[in-house]
Amino acid sequence: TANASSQAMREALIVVSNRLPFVLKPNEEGQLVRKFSAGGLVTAVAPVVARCNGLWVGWPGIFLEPGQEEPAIPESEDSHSTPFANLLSNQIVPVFMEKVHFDQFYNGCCNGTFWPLFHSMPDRAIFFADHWKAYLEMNQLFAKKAMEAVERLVQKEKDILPLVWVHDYHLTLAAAIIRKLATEKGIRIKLGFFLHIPFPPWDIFRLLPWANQVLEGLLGCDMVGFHIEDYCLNFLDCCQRQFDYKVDRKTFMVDHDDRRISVRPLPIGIPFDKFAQMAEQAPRVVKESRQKIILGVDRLDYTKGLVHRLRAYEHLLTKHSKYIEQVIFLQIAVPSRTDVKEYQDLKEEMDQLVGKINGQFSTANWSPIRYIYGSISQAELAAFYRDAAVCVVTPLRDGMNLVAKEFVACQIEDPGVLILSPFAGAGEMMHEALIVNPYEVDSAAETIHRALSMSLDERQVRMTHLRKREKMNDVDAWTVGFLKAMDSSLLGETIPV
Ligand code: GDG
Repeated sequence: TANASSQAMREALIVVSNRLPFVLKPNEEGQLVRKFSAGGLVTAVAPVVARCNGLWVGWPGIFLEPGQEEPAIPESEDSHSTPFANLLSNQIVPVFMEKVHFDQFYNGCCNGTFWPLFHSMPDRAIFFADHWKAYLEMNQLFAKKAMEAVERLVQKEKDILPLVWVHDYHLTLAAAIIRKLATEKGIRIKLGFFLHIPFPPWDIFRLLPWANQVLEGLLGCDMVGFHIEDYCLNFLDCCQRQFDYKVDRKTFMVDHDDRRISVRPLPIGIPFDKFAQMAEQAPRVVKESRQKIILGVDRLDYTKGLVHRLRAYEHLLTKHSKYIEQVIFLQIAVPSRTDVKEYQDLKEEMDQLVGKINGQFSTANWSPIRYIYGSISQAELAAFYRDAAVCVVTPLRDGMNLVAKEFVACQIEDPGVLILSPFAGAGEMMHEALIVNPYEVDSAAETIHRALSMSLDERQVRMTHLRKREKMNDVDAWTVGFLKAMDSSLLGETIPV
C-alpha cells in the first residue's frame, strides 16, 4: 500500500516560509552576516529543522537590485549563543526578491489584503489586481525554490521522501504549485501547510476576489493545519460552499481531485521550559515594588486591541481612583509593518491616547502608562512577564497569541492574573484566565479591577492549571502533532519524547 511504501522510505524535511530564521545585514566591513530574529514561527520550527538536518526555503530580508547577482549565504558567526546556529548555509535555500515585488506582495497583498480579511476586518482590506499578480508570482518563485530543494534531496539519496511544510498566509498558493511541479517530474513528496492566523468564516472569505485560487492552493496539500477547531470548520465550510466539494465534519476530511485532504487543529505552543528558565535567571527590571504592574506585549497591530485596552485602563482609573499611584500600565509595542498606512495611523492614535491619559492622570511622582515603542531582549521580556501582577492579552482577533502562554511560563513567583480575549485562539484553551470581550470597555475595566483584587488562593489555583497545560502542550508537542498528522517517519527519528 501507499502507506507501507512510504514507511520504507526515509523522510526529509523542507520548511518553506516567507522569512528565513535570520536576516542578512552588512557588518562594519560591509560583509553580509546573519542576524537572528526570534519570532513565534522561528522559535517553533528552527529546532526541528536543525534536529532533522532539514532544509529551509525563505527570504533572507534583503533586496536585490534588478540584475544583481545573488549573494552567498554566510555561515553563522557564533555557533554557541544562538539557538538556530546549527543551520548550516547548505541547509538554507534563499528566495531573493526585488523591492518593488516585495512591496506589492508583502505590504500590498499579504498585509493589506490577507491579514485584515483573515482577521475578519474586511473594511481594512484593500483589493488590487497588481498586488494579487505579485502574490501569485512570489508564490511561484517560492514553489520553484522549494522544488529545487526537493530535487537536491532526491538526487542525493534515491529512497528519500521529501516532506514539504509550507507556512502561513504569505504562501497559500505555493503547495498546489509545488505538487504540480513534482508530479511533472515524477517525484513523490508529502505536502503540509500550517496557517498561523485565523481562517475566517465563509461570508468573510468569499469577499476575497481570489478565493477560489486560495482554496485550490491549500488543497494542493495532503494536510492543512490550523490552530483551533473553529478555523478548521470554517475551512471545511468554505470548501463545501465555494466549490461544493465533499467534506466530512466528523473526520475533518475534504475530497478533491481523487485525493483526500485532512484538516487538523494543531494549537501552537511555546518553548515553555526555556521561558521558565529565563524568568529564573533574569534580573529585576522594574524597581518600584510598591506599584503593581499591568503588562501588555504586542506587535503594534490593529488586531491586537491596543486602543480598546488603553480605553479600558482609562475607565479603570476614572471609576476606581484608588489605583492612582498604585498601578503602572506597561505597554510594549513592537514596531511592525511600518510601510503600511493602517499601521502608521495606529501609531499616531496610540501616541495621542497615551499622551492624553498620562496628561489627565499623572501626578508629580507617577504616570499611569509607561509606553515602550520598540522591542526589548527576550531576557528582559521574561523579567517583565515574571514581575507583572496582571497581563492583558485582549486582541480583537488573533490566530493563537503566544504572549499569553509566555506570561504564564514566566510566572514563577507570586502568581499574577492573565486577562484574555475570547477572540484569540489561546482563549479556547486557557480557561483559567479571566476572559473578557475587548470591545466591552467598561467590562474590561472591571476585569482589570477584579484581577488586581483577586485573592492569593484563587490566583494560585488558576496559574497552576494554566502553567501545567502550557508545559504539557509546548512547542515540541506542536511539532510532534504536525508530524503525526503527516504520518511522518521523522517522528521516531528526531523528536525527543
Ligand atoms: C502570529 C499570529 C500566533 C513581542 N515583543 C517582543 C517580543 N515579542 C515576541 C513575543 C511572541 C511574539 O513576539 C508575538 O507572538 P504572537 O503570537 O503574540 O503574535 P504574532 O506576531 O501576531 O504571531 C499569532 C503566532 O503567529 C504563532 O503561530 O500565535 O496569533 O498572529 O513570541 O515574545 N520578543 C522580543 N522582544 C519584544 O519586545 N524579544
